Amino acid sequence: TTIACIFDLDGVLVDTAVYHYQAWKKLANSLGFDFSHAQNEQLKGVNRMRSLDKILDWGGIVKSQEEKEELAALKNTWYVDMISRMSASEVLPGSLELLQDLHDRDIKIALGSASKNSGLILERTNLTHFFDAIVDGNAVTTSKPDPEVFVKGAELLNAAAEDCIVFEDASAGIEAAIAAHMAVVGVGEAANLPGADLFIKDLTGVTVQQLIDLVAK
Ligand code: B16
Ligand code: MG
Repeated sequence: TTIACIFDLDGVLVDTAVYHYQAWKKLANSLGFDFSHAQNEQLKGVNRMRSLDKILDWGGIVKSQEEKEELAALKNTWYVDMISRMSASEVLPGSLELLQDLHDRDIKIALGSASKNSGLILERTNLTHFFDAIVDGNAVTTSKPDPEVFVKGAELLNAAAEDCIVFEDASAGIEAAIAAHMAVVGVGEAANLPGADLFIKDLTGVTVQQLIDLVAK
């Protein structure tokens, strides 16, 4: 069996979710409200403008399109400031080992991220060279749960959807992978990842045979 792997970035390969949270929280607080951890969960995998819409909604705040662009840009300034200082030590457990194993076996690897900052993050954490294709927030027109990001990744890898395995930490991403007719590994708390074919805490110990078994199902 030939398989191809498509990795989400934030929350799967690197722990940037905490930086997104800090920057969004700072923005909400500056507008006079706060949001919970459970609400923050709903922002994972969702693109920048859709995240802002949700947050403003929670605060009961209405802003014009122009004001929203300014707020999103402000949050991104704070976020970019934080990720600019990232290093390879912030790669999540098991990520390097799995990427290296897949690479050594000539299994194709794509990035499927909603982030427009993926280039900077991959560079800061020394992961860029593993990827045969990169599809991120700059390359898509729709946000997860739309399958576009994963469909494009498969296309660039020349892989059939049924041979692809998506790694995701967000429910919007799991939904997107299912809509793309791909197998999906849920990374993190199982309760946050309804519909995944396999649940893992992190990428530690994932074997290629496990992945082959997933697509053979
Ligand atoms: P940016 P992923 C997503 O990345 C994050 O999970 C989500 O919280 C964020 O809003 C989105 O990227 C956009 O990020 O503001 O950097 O363009 O999990 O799909 O890799
Ligand atoms: Mg993610």
